[in-house]
Amino acid sequence: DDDGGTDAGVKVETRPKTKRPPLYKVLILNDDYTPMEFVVHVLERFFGLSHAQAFDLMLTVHKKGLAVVGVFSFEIAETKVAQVMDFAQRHQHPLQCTMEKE
Ligand code: NFA
Repeated sequence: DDDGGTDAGVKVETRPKTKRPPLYKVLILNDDYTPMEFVVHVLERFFGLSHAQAFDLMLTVHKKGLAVVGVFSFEIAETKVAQVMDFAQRHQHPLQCTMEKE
């Protein structure tokens, strides 16, 4: 950079490096035993979906095997996964919830 000679040729111009935190997809996996209504309830309760949105997304998981149910920061994703896994276990359903980096 030519700033008149004060920087000794070192790169000075910088694009403002506002590095966003990585995002994580939270996924729900299909299984043969968890009742459909339970999955709908989970999606409403922990992911803030309307009943209709939750029902549609549950059906997507049921048909495709899995679906992304939300995208969050690491800490929020981790909390959602823990809440769903705990809720499923307490109700003795094998429902699986996991996360992966986007
Ligand atoms: N496949 C489950 C059933 O037929 C429903 C289900 C949907 C389970 C989505 C897990 C996730 N009862």
